[in-house]
Formats: sequence, C-alpha cells, structure tokens
Amino acid sequence: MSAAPQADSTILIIDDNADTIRLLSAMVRGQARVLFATSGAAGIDIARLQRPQLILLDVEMAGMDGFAVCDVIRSDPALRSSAIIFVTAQSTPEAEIACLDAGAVDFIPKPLNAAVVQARVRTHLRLQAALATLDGLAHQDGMTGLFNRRHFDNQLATEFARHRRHRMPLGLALVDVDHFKLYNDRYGHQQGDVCLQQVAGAIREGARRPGELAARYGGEEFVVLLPNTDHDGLLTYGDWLCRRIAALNIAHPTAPTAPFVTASVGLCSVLPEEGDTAEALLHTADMALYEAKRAGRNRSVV
Ligand code: GH3
Ligand code: MG
Ligand code: MG
Ligand code: MG
Ligand code: MG
Repeated sequence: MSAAPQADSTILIIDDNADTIRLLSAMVRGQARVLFATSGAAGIDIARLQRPQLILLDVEMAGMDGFAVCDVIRSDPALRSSAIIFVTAQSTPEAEIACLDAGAVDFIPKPLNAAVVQARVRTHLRLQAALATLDGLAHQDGMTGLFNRRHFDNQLATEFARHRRHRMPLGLALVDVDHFKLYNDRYGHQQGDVCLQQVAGAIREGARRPGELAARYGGEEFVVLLPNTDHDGLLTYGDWLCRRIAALNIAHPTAPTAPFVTASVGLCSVLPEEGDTAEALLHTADMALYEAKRAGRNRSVV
C-alpha cells in the first residue's frame, strides 16, 4: 500500500512542550496537514474548528491533562470522527490500557521514534479514510448524493425533540416527481435516474440554510426538513421549489401536466407540543402532497 501523504487529512498535535511539537511535526509533516496547540484548552478549540482526522495528544500537560482533553473531545458529538492517539513516556501496560479505555485509538511511546510514529499515523489515517467512506455510505443516497432515508429519520427525531424543547416551529416538505412512471416509459430507467439526479440538485440548492436537510425519501420522492419555518415560509419555499424544478426544463412530452418534468410538494409545519410525534408531521405533509396531486400537480400545498 502507498504511504503517500493524505493531502486532505489534518493532524492536530496537542503538547505543552514546544520541542516535542517541533519533533512530532517534522515526523508527520509528509503525511498530512499539521496543526498544533500548546495547551489542552487551545487544542479543544482548534479541534472544534478544524475537525482533524487525528489528534496526537500529550498525557502530562500543565493545566488540563491529556485525559481531561480526551474526555471533552470524546463527549462532543461534533468531534466523533477525530481519532485520538496518546503520546506519553509512561509506557507501563497499565498506562497503555488507561489510554485505550479513555477512548483513544492508539498509543505512541516516548522517546519518539520517527519510523514508529509515521507507521502509527499512516495506519490510523488509512482507517480514518475507510471510516469516512463507510460513514458516507451509511448516511447518503448513492444515486443523488442527498442524505438517505435512514439518516433523515434519525435527524427528524432529533430535530423534533429539539424544536419541542426550544418551542420553535419545524417545517417539512415532501416532494414527488409528477408522472415519473411515464418518464421512465418514454426514456428508460437510466435516463430516469439522470432526471432524479437533476431534481435532487435543485432540491439541494434550496436547502442550504443551517439546519435544513434534504434527503431521498424513496424512489422519486424527496423530503426536506425546514427548521424554524412558519406558514409563510413554507408557502414561499414550496412555490420556489416547484418553479425551480420546472425551470430545469427536462423534456417530458408524454406528461399530461406539462411538456417538461414537474413535481408536487406537500408542506406542513408544527410547533411541537408534548405528545406530538414526528410521524404525525410526516402524515400531514403526505396529505398535503396528496392534495397537490389531486389539484393538478406541479404545485405546492401547505
Ligand atoms: P404521480 O404524478 O402520481 O406521482 O405519478 P408517478 O408516475 O410519478 O407515480 P408512480 O408512483 O405511479 O410511479 C413512480 C415511478 O418512479 C415508478 C418507478 O419505477 C419510478 N422510480 C422509482 N425509483 C426510481 C429510480 O431510482 N430510478 C428510476 N429511473 N425510476 C424510479
Ligand atoms: Mg507534557
Ligand atoms: Mg411517488
Ligand atoms: Mg404515486
Ligand atoms: Mg410521482
């Protein structure tokens, strides 16, 4: 296997000794972009901003020691994908076990040996890349690049609970391509896939605000989570999305609605109360979608 540097990877070194930082940086510089911090607190701040793939963490530090830093990082969901390797002079079996039990993936002994450091880092960068690939497969829809149904269902549950706690309205849009069976019949399934990719692109474009999330719900149906969106916001969004999809101008000569691909959108929003469920929100959006279809398609209904 190649030992080429992972140009898109970042390693964060957290150590209170400038000489150790210099030494470690020189050893791993060829393998990734290298950042450093000279205290635990500063290291945590940098980790949150930069999301490094690997953190090389000194155990004995003035102030916050390595274990305390590890605790904070391991309990921050945003840093779930940063792996920690402890660097320490305490090379007893007990010390090594304590590092792994704290949630680190590995342990590098001091005094530092360049070849050992590089081999450990290389291995973990490779594992991190594989995990990132798996993470993508687990959460994304392969054909459109949007999030998949599983990820959406999880996020919906989380967001629903969060909006209930903060008393904020949560909006939802269900999008269904009109007369798509006829499109496949006319152009074939492969061209149908290309059409869905284009529609997905338009949906992604309309879901760029923080917290908005677009997913493929299944087949030719998509779903968009619209945090803090009230009734007027839904009207505007639904109208925009229908126009945007029509404006893709994908020829569909056999469709009774229009000679181009259109979609229908069902929207709703709730201020979740105790006892309300995310399923009810989906059901209401589904009824609005049904109404949009019934009323002639290529439209949105709130
Ligand atoms: P309506 O306007 O009522 O939604 O009509 P429709 O034809 O879009 O709805 P229907 O549910 O009858 O058909 C959906 C079609 O979508 C049938 C199915 O073959 C097609 N489809 C579902 N998933 C995919 C996919 O991944 N790729 C392609 N090419 N077609 C798909
Ligand atoms: Mg130290
Ligand atoms: Mg459908
Ligand atoms: Mg249908
Ligand atoms: Mg359809």
